[in-house]
Amino acid sequence: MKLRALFKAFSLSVAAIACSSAAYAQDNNYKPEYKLSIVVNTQFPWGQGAQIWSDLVKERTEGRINIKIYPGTSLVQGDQTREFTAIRQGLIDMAVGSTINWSPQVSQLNIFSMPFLMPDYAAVDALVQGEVGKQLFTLIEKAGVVPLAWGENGYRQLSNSKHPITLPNDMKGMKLRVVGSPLYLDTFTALGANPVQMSWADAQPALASGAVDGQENPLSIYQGSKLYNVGQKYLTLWNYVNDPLVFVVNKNIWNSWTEQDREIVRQAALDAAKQEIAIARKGVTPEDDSMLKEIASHGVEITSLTPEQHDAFVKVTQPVFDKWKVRIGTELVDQALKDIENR
Ligand code: X2X
Repeated sequence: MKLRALFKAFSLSVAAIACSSAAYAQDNNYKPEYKLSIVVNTQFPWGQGAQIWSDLVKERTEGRINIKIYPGTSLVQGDQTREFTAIRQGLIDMAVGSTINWSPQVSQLNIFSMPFLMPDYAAVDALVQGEVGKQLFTLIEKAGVVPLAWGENGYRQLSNSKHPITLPNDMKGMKLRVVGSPLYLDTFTALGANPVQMSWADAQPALASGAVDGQENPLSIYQGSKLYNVGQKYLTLWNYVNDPLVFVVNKNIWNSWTEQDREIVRQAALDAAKQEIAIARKGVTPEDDSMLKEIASHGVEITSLTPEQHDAFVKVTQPVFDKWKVRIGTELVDQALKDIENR
């Protein structure tokens, strides 16, 4: 009897908490749905990260915060370099976005696009999880967007429809699609190529029609978009840059949530980002090269660089590195170099 009464009291109080949190959410003008922007869809590691985040938030807030994912940067008509501004303005509530796409607005995010800065995953981790990552979060926050966690798109590799690329000279006159800030134009111009800036939405038809000869993207995007089917038969693994992703929320939306819900959303972002990074790194390492094997099975010629070939690319892009070091901030770049050395 006593036990039953206790149980009843317990269930009543659980119901009361559930009701009061729903009522609280309503009082605080929670939206029925929050719009989350990503560039690719949920079949890609990037989109899976967004999906995991959304699911965790829904579950842990007991439905107080519902997120709807908008792939293809559709909230800005596919114009991914306008995504950050749209988040700041409240056109987009949340996003998992690439540092490349946001670098036109937060110029220090260009640091991850400095050619050959990060030689391995440990270097990437040392930057995002260290002092550099902290300073970049402060800058994003200052720009009016709340950053919560670092994810990863991945090391960007070079593909083309013409011939294998083993040295900068092989890129001469090649029309290559790039996105982001002018840093990409500088890098590919230094390499002798002819870079063309366009969104990912425009890039895929341009590759299919042969309007451009090649592109650079992580292998997960190359494979997930089946670029081997649009003539991209030559792939060079050069690990020249890696673009991290950032899990963010618009500032006004963030401030409209209760402190408890903010903590839930933050922790869910950290948990989802950790899982996303693991997914993004699957199949592309010497220990597990399953994705490379899958790509090769489509008749793709995959080129890995010898140390001498690698050095040739580094040498040609060194002036771009030096120019952008000043633009991004000498102190921040020196901090990055120090953290990479001590990784
Ligand atoms: O447009 C690209 O290349 C992509 C999908 O990788 C980014 O959004 C940075």
